[in-house]
Amino acid sequence: MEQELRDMEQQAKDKISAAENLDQLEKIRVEFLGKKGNLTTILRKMGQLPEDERPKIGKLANEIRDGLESFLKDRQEELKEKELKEKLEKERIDVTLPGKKIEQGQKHPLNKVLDEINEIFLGMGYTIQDGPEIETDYYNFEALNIPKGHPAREMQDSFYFTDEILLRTHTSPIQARTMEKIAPKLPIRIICTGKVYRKDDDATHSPMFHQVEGLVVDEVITMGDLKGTLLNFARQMFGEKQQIRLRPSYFPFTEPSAEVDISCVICEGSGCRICKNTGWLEILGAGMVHPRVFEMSGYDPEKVTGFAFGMGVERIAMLKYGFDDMRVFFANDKRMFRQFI
Ligand code: 2NL
Repeated sequence: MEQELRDMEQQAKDKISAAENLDQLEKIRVEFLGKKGNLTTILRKMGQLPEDERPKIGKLANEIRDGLESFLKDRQEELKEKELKEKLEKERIDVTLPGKKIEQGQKHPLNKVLDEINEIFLGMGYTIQDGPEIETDYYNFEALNIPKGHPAREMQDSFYFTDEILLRTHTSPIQARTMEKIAPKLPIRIICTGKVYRKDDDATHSPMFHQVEGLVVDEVITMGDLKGTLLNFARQMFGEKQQIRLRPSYFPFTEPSAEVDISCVICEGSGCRICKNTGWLEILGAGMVHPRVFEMSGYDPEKVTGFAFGMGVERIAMLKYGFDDMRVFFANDKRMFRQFI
């Protein structure tokens, strides 16, 4: 029996040494040391031995089991390491590969300019208003002293849904609505921004563009207030050295009206291609609110005065960033915008 145990031990050791992976090793463990394994089978036969030999054999069996268990454990460690090594070999990761780049987005340049304009007027005590992009004929035209038959109402200039409903052609209806709501209370100091729509489409006109309009109404507002306000705006927006210039003009909703120029942002007034050698760039229109507009919105034109102005955000942004094609703003090419972070 002793020989049988020793043979079994040798056989187990040979098999353990030859095992190629952890699965095989586990099968070998069950074969020799499991409940129904070889060792148990041999020990079952202990009963046949003379009583005085049993302790010796029992002791030997225990030693063999302990020995095989530790032998098995060592082999298990070896195989584990071998399998890990193989796995690493197969799944080698190239840590020198560049990582996946997460692209950073940014604000659209038009929104940046809009924010800047809003910020400047907020600093002068204005509040920001908005209103519907789909407007009625009344607020888009009538309330602004643009009566039926006026050229601005031509079908080819505006997008109509019906005879009475259209996409707003300017942000002025926001101001008309605000005045109607607040009148006869004073003062009003608002800035209105948003998308406007006209049937135009070329390098300097887009069918959708953005406007900023301002309106101030109080008891005694003068053209001097208008000029001071716009000079302050021009200097904050384009630089401390800015000058502005007002030229007489016409708008149906203001009287008198003016076109407002700033000194050329490129040549600072000495004359260049951008300003067509005049030294000036036209950036906005303005004037004193027309008495008819006050009347229609519920103010007494004998008692209140006010100024208003309007500008195209795309035009300001083009001057600020030196674009000569407005379509860049709507092409959504991130590479173009990235240059203006
Ligand atoms: C321009 C000129 C202007 C106004 C807009 C306005 C609004 C009301 C009353 C009076 Cl409710 N005026 N807005 C006044 C003058 C000029 O815009 O060239 N815009 C791009």
